[in-house]
Amino acid sequence: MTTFLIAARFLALAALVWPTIASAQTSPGSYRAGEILVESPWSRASPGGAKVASGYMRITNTGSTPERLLGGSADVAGGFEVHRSIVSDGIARMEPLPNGLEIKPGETVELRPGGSHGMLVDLKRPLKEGERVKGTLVFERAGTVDIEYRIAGIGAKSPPR
Ligand SMILES: [Cu+2]
Repeated sequence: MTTFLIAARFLALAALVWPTIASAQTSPGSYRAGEILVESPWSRASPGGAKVASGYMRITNTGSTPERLLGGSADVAGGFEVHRSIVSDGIARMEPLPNGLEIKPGETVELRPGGSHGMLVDLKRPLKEGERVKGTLVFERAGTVDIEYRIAGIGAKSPPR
């Protein structure tokens, strides 16, 4: 085999391996799709017959075009909504964001307790501390992203370590 052919085969192999290298650079618990980076999705153990659970995470738009979280899904839930938290008449409530959640170019949006969050609705079973739950997020531009939630204890204010 000529040197040229060997070089050509090496380049072809490098092209095959490159996407794997690129995704491996994302740290554990991080998910990348297009210009969107999703970090550390988590939720909380759900008490008794609770029918909903919140979905928390950090979402960064590394691109130059506005992006929007429109919805998603979770294996353990019948549906997924994008919510914001509001206080009206001194009472904390939450409501769906009709147009989804915007993430501006270069911005990191934190979905967190007391703020905007994902809502897993129609839970099919309780969530247990320490388990992992598969889900998806749907973005306007980046499309569907597979993620995995880590489940913290009941009432936790921050993700499990
Ligand atoms: Cu909610």
